[in-house]
Amino acid sequence: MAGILSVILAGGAGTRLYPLTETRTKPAVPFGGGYRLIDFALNNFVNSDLLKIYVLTQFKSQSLNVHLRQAWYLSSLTDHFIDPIPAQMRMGKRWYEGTADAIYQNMRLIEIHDPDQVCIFGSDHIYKMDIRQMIDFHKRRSAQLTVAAIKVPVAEAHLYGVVQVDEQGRMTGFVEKPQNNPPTIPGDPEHVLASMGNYVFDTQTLFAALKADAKEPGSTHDFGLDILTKLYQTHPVYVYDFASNVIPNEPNSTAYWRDVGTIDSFWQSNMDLLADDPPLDLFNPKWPLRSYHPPVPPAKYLDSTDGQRSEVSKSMVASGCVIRGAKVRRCVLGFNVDVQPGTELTDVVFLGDSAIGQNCRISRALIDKDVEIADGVIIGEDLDADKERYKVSPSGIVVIPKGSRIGF
Ligand code: ADQ
Ligand code: ADP
Repeated sequence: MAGILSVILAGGAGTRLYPLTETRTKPAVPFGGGYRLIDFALNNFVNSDLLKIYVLTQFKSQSLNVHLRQAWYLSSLTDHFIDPIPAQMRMGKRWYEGTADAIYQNMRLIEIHDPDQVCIFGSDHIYKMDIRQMIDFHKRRSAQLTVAAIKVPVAEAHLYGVVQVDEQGRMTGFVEKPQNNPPTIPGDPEHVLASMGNYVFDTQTLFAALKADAKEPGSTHDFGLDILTKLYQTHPVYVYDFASNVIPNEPNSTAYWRDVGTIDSFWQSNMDLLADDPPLDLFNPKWPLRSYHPPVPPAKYLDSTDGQRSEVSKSMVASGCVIRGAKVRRCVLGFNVDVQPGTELTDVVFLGDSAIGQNCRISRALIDKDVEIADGVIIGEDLDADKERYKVSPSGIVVIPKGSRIGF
């Protein structure tokens, strides 16, 4: 699409996802066996034919940079690009203070392209969206800012910016992360309309709002808290209903949008992919989900030397995995996981590059990369014992941090 520049905010520290974010920024966290979180936002842009993209990084961005180079490098034969932008590029020695400050510090970079609209999207969510449809809506309404929104249960309102709209879709109210009494959808007291943190701005409106915010004493320079709460009162700000978005071949594509902000939601979203008819279709040839595939062979299921068969059911197993005479039920295995004979894995998410010894029993666990587990280790059966050694999430998922060696 001509006249559009896209900026993906990819600097999130992801503190609630700790320890997965101990060594990497949240958008770089591996997901679904063969992806990283940022791939979903990037695929939305690329599949929408929006190919001028800056990715703003900040914290712990090394593996994100490597991934962008390996998976998302665009040739210089066209004027298309997906470029990571390091922090502190433009305005002196200051880290980004908030999401609005991240864009403010890179205004000059945006100006060079002279875009009519700037798409500013997060990179922490699992969903599919044809962004062209949101931009068309923005133009049809002559909006100066359009915010994508989705219905969520009222109990989750405190996690999001909550919007109110009139019948034309114009924003009439906005509260960032309301701690109590969130404004519910008229006639539906069980739900609120949540901002997805995805914005289409007219460039001049964006620049004017950022410059005003930069001078505002006490501002936290956050889009939700400091820009949206004011802008809708003076400008035509519209709300794009995500439920109206249509992905080719997928009548139910808008049913799924997940903020995988916590260990529990991250583990559950991985598990969601294992359903016979998953809410997020990974197979749609009209909406390919690209990522990096390392140079490793297809997964292999072998028998043990004493004849035990491998049994793998309801699972996703990435390339480079070798399962020898082990039982794997309802698991997601990232690249290069080696599982030895007699081991039983149930409801486990592996991020990859790990080795599990013989006769282990592991259930309801999340195992980060580069983990080695010795023979006979049991995890997930006695949570009190597990809590003494590992982090256990509120719903009882045991988390094994990157690089752990267990039972040696
Ligand atoms: P939050 O969930 O608080 O609310 P936020 O921490 O602002 O989200 O992160 C938004 C995006 O910006 C993420 O992709 C994150 O990785 C990135 N980011 C965060 N800090 C950054 C920085 N300093 N530099 C670069 N990138 C950064 C927001 C909105 C809510 C909305 C939710 C939807 O404020 O109104 O409801 O997203 O999840
Ligand atoms: P991830 O766990 O995010 O998948 P990788 O282990 O694949 O990260 O590492 C990707 C890149 O990041 C490699 O170039 C690696 O050398 C680098 N890297 C990994 N951990 C660190 C770290 N703690 N500090 C600096 N660079 C790191």
